[in-house]
Order: sequence, then structure tokens, then C-alpha cells
Amino acid sequence: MSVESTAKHPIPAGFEDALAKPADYTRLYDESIRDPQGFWGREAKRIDWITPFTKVKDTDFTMGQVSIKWFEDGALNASVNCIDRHLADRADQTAIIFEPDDPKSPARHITYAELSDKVNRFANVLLSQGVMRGDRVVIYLPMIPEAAYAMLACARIGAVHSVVFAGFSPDALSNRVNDCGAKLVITADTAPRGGRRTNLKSNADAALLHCSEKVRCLVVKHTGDQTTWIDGRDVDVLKLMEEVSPECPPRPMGAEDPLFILYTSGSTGRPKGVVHTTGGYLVYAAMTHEYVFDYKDGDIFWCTADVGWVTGHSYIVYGPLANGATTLMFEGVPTYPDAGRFWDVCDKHKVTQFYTAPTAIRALMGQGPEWVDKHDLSSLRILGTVGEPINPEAWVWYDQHVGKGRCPIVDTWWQTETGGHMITSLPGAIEAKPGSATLPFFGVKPEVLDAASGQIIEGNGVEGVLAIADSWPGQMRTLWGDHDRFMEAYFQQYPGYYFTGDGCRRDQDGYYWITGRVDDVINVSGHRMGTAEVESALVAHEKVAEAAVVGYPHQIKGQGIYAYVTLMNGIQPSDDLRRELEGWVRNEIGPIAKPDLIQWAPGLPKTRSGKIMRRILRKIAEDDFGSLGDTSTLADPGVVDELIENRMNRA
Ligand code: 6R9
Repeated sequence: MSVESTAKHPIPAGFEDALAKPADYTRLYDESIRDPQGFWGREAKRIDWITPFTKVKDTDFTMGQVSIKWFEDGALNASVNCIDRHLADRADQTAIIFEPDDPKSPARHITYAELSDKVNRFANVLLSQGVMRGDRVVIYLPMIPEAAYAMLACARIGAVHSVVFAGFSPDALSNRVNDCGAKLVITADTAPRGGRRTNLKSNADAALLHCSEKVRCLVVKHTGDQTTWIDGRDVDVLKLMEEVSPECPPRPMGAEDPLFILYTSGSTGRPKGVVHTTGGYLVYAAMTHEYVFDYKDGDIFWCTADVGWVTGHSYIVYGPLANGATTLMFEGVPTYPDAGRFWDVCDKHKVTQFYTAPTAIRALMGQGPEWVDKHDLSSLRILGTVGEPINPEAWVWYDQHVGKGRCPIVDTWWQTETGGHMITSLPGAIEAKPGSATLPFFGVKPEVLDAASGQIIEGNGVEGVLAIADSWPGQMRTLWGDHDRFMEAYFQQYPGYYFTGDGCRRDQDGYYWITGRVDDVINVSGHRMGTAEVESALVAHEKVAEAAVVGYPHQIKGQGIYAYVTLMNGIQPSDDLRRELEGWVRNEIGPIAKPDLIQWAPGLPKTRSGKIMRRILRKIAEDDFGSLGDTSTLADPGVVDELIENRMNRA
């Protein structure tokens, strides 16, 4: 299949009753843009307010005075929306299914009544430790139900949580604790993942050496493994939860009070503490979860992300629980005990919506379809992807082998900063195109700008950088403690717009194609090319499992194309294969896209969330690996040495 393919993929049969139908999308979208006050004033009623708001939208993107407020004078509590309001009708319904790392351990079904009990108790434990409204609490937990309890307990008492991915190093943890001035860190003894155990508590111990002595450490004894214990600082949460009262009155919070801080890496400098507030975020997470996944009562929703990322915040915890859904939390990895685990879990729990990342799909695709075919996937209704552009080949594999051609695929483009989906298809309303995120969600006004001049590029069949012209309720409000940096990072380069940092193309049908971060664009002989396009072509080859492409300085062309290629299991690298791939890309995209250098890469340097760290690949391609910068967030730092040793561009 060609990467340029723009054929629409018809909506599969059976979606005539989807929440949004084609005409609804157009009507609602037009209304949301024409009358945001009316549209969002109505949509915000999907959540429960303690004090109703009278103002809807008060936002200003003007550089120097950026200010974003939604439902400003309303008051609510996020935990009440995710728990209490469901108790009358669904106390005995499962809120969270916990699937442990080891498939032989029993899964746990936590009802809304039980969730309520746990969160109330957890909140009382936090109060007993002196946590007050507005205090920051860092959550450094694996994918266990206590992570959701902790988040919701913070929300209940008005504390601001900051979840730090459990795969992060002690350094990364202490930096975040210090940046937000957290009073407390919540961690677990050890974390099983893929059959191995990470000693989280000792990571937390190492981190806390670099933090104020006043910071307490709440420990969830999850595995019961032995850990160090510092009396007076360390607290056994589960034990205390049994002792405190099972009732903790929720604190009414202003719509614009912060709900959480989530650190994300920018292109430069230290991590940015993205701040989301209570009202707008919750409205947006709940609404996108309902529309994008066509959520219906009785569905079993599974998002495979980690709660340490925004995807886990919005689509494991807040969105599904605000909608009274059953959400699945998976402690393990896709390939343990074997490459069929995802499909085994879908079958076992009769999952209806499955939401994962292209990198996982490609990895499983490389293992062969027999792993999928062994399992009964007839419960699946909708498939989703997030995190990076999906190459059409992976899309088609996902569609055919996982969805059996029956399930719409929603390719959801969004960011930590956006709080929820921004550009995505809607099952039943928007026909997909493999590789395109398709059309904007309600209230989202994307613009394609000329990268150099910042001018709007009108019409279809155009390419540029992606900016958003007006605010939406789920938008981040600031960077923790640094509003100036917030304005500089997102509003300075293209005044009047929120700048996403992504490049994009709007095709002849008005569909959006994210071409990757603009810092990943390479310029070969004056031609701009998305590295994602070349990667997509490479992975379309049957012998290629994964590819990452970066630019490197080239004497004649300005930049040359350097491709790191991981071959399918059992395929041997050879010069013949290298020539074959060069010819393949030349045919798929054009001569201009032919890689100048192809390095065989047994593995690619990835963050633990599966994002390829291009910064490192660029350095190696530039033969400048003396200054690789921070590699502490890599899932497997060993792959870097291997790549350096076999680099292709040697001065
Ligand atoms: C939710 C999330 C954001 C960046 C974003 C873009 C890339 C995310 C995508 C996608 C193409 C998609 N991205 N979803 N690119 N198609 N469907 O991933 O947040 O970790 O902040 O990353 O990820 O480059 O700018 P975050």
C-alpha cells in the first residue's frame, strides 16, 4: 500500500446507532465553532456541579497575557463525579478490572462501592499526614488500583497530584518532587512487570535523599517484598487505610483549581510541569471518552497506556470513571508471558474498546498473526491508537487481524498539553483513512500555518505546522510555577495561536495527517520531508519490523537521510537487502526519499512509553555521540552503545 493513499475506509456495518452519525458530526462541530459559549455551556452539564457556573469561556491567546478559564465560577469535585454520583445506580458494577502481570494470579474486580470505600479511606490517610487543599502529592506507583485510588483521593481533598511514571529513575523523580514542592511521595514496595520486579521503594529512597527531609513516603505494600523502612518518614498506607474512617467529605473545588500536574519533556531543557484544572479537564475527558470510543453502558474499556502518562490520566481514570464505565488496568507488558497477552486479556475480560500505541502494534505484528488468531476477539467493537502517527501497514494489520474488519479504528491525535483528543475519527460518523487522524473534535479549530511566516494556509491539499486557533476546555492552563515559560513555549512563535510543535498536512478531503514533530522534519536538497513518511515506507516492506529516520549533515544535499532499521525476526541483514530497501523507498515515495545510510538496529532507543528518542539517533547519525545528554529515561540504555559501535557516518 502506498503511503500517499487517501482512500476513505468505509465505516463497518453495525455503527448506524453510534452516538454520533455523520450528520451529527457536521452539525455539532459547526455549532461548537460558531457558538462555543452555548455549546460548552450545554456539554458541561454532563458532569455534576456543586455550584453551577454562570460563565462559560474566558480565554485569551495574546502573547504576554495568555489566560485560559472555563466555567470559572462553578464548583465541583472530580472524585464525586467519578464515584459518588454513580453509587445510586451502579454501586455493584465493576469500576476497575485489575489484570495482574502474572496471568496465573487472579484478576480483581473493584466495584464502584468498593472504589468509593478505598478512595474515601485513602483520602483520610492523606489528611492524617497533613496534606491540605492545594498541596502537591507525587504518585510513583505501578499500574495497580492504588494508583487510581491515590489520584482520586487527592482530588477528593483538593490536593494536586503529580504522577511520575514508575519506570523513571530516582533522579527524574527527585527533580519532579522538588519542582512542584511535593509534601508527600506515594510509592509501592516492588513492581512486577514482564516477570521481573523493580524495586520502586529503593528508587524512592534514592530520590528522597535529594529532597527536603520533610517529604513523607507512603508505601503501598503490593508484593510484600522486603524493603528498607525509615521510621517517622515511611508510612504503611494499606494498614492505615484500615484504621481511618471510610467517609471523607469531598471538598468543593473551583473549576479553575488545579487537578494535577504532569511532567512532559520539551524539545529542550528540563521537563515541563503541565497544569490541568478541574472543571474543563473533566468535561473534556468525559466527553471525548464517550464520543470517540462510542462508549455505551456495559462496555469494558481497555486503554493499555500507563497512568504515568496523560493517556492513562484521561482514558484509564478520569474519562471512563466520570462516565460510570468499567475500565481495565493492566500491570504487565504485551509480550509476557508471550506475544499473545494483549489478545488473551481482551478475550478473558470481553473487552469492547481497545486503545493502544502504534509501536505496540508494530512489535506484535512482527511476531506474526498466529498470536492474535489463537484468541476469541469477538467482543471488540472499537480499536484506537495514540502517541505517534500510525503507518498504514500497521493500521491495516490492526484492522484485519485484531478488528477482523468489523471495528472502526480511531487514530487519536492529542498531547499532554491538550488534556484529551483533538483530531480523531468518530466511530459511526467519520470514515477513517489509514494513517490519518482525520478531523477535529468538537470545539477544536486547527489551522495549518506556514512554518516560516506563520501565515494561515487556507484550503485543502496543503502542508505546514499545526496550530490551534482557539481554546477548548481540556487545554493546559500554565506550566507549574512558570507562566512565562508556558507563554514562550506555546504562544510566542505563532502569535495568537496555541502552537502544537507538530507538522501536518491537510489533504484534498480536509483530513489531517500529522507528519511528526517539526523538529523531526528534514530538508533534503531543499525538499522538506517528514521522517515519519520515510519510516512508514520502510516498515511497509515485509522484512522490516521497525524503522527510525533522522537527518544528518550532508555535503551536497544539506541533509541526508539516515535510517535505523530493525528487521523482522529471523531475517538476516545483508548488502543486498540494503539495496532492496533503498529501491523500495525510492519506489514508495520518490528518489528524494531514498535513505543515504541504513544502519541495522537490533533495537531502537525508546522511552518507557514507547517513543523513539530521536535526539539520540540524530546525535549518533551526526557522529557526535560524545554529548548524548540525558539517557536516564530510556527503557533499555544498552541499545545506544550497540548503535554507536555500528554507526554508519564516521568522520
Ligand atoms: C497523547 C500523547 C504528544 C505528541 C504529539 C504528536 C504525537 C500523539 C498522535 C501523534 C500522530 C497521533 N502524537 N498522538 N502523532 N498521530 N494519533 O501521546 O501525548 O506524550 O504529550 O505526546 O505525540 O507528535 O505532539 P504526549
